[in-house]
Amino acid sequence: MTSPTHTSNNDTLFARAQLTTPGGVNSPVRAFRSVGGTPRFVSRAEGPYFWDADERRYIDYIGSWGPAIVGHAHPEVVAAVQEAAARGLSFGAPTEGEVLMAEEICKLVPSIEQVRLVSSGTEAAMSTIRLARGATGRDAIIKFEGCYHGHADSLLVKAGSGLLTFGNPTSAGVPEDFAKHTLVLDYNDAQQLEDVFARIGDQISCVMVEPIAGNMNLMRATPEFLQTMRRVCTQYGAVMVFDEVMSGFRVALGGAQALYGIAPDMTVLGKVIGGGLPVAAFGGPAALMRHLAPLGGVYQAGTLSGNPVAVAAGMTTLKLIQQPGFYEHLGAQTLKLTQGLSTVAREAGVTFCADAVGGMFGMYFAPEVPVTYATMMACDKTRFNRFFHAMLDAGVYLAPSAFEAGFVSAKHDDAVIEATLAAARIAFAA
Ligand code: HOZ
Repeated sequence: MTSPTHTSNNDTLFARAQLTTPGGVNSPVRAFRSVGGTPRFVSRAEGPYFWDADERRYIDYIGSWGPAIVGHAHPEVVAAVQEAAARGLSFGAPTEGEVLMAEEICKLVPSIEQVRLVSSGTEAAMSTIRLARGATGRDAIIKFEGCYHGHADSLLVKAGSGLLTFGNPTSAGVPEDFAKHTLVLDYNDAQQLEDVFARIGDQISCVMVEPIAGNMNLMRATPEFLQTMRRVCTQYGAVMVFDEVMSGFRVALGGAQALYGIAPDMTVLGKVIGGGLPVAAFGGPAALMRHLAPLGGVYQAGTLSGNPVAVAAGMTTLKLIQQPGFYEHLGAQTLKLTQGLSTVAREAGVTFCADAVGGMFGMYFAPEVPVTYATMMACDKTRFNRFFHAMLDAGVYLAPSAFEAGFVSAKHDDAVIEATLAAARIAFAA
């Protein structure tokens, strides 16, 4: 399906991009392949909006896939970046900003005693796996079908996100020798997890999970599933890893672990902590983190790790989200959106439901909110694509894939939500 919207500058840019960049994009989901049509090339963004290459304004519900929690181009974040940039872009030597950021993360996420800053969620998840393997001396890892932890080899097995969008859950180019150490289990199946641990628990280095999955659309883990995971990991000496790249500082100030009241051993962070610039992190107990070089034998490094400009954007964002009432407002606006969408769909006679946690939401063309990978896959993707394009035509930008979560910022005020629902009245009827 293609959008009828006139998009001359977007079309021109996309045609040019495809000559020099594979698929015309630097990250696959951006290419609109699963929804069809021409990607919007963003020229600028402010608050809840971005403008495309045709100067058309959209209400943005991806917010850079999560980081833009305080709204695009927040004046304080921009000022902090400008100030930091004026002092120098990158030193490859430690800075005070990194100390402050580590202290802040450890304060906000109590399960983290020590943290290492890196530049992307992929790097953070990959390094966490290496650390878990190095610390336990075991090779096997457990992940869950539909959970995406970035594009490191061991983790690209039955992963969600872009791989799901393109219908090929495991990437080509991942050697069988690597993939064989990755056991893929069913999300939210506590019994299966328990059974596997009973059989080979002493070979498992770590279990990595998105406690609130955002890469097979939004899916909440059941408390029982995470409690079982905590119990078997402790019993068998495996490292329990929460990938909170999406949910961290997004579903609550303390992340999903605060909502569930479950402390993982290791946490992987990204997105919000960079405020739109490349900062990610992984952290946990000092006893585990001491295995990292220069203290221990697990090597991990990066020229741009803890980059001063990126850290300035992240620290300012972390300050803004701690303002009184921030999460109450964010959660209320997200709920207004999802409840409003459900009402509009019901009035239009469309089978649809939605879920929201903090500033993150999922939309499902299904009778009930899915709690398993199989039920998520059964959602009506064709209907989503039609809705996506009708919303786009009406000036609302949703994730261009039925398998991605949506994100609301603190700048999505009542007028923005109302405008979205007005667009949805047209889109559900399309
Ligand atoms: N699949 C990524 C989000 N889950 C997309 C990132 C991007 O394209 O920027």
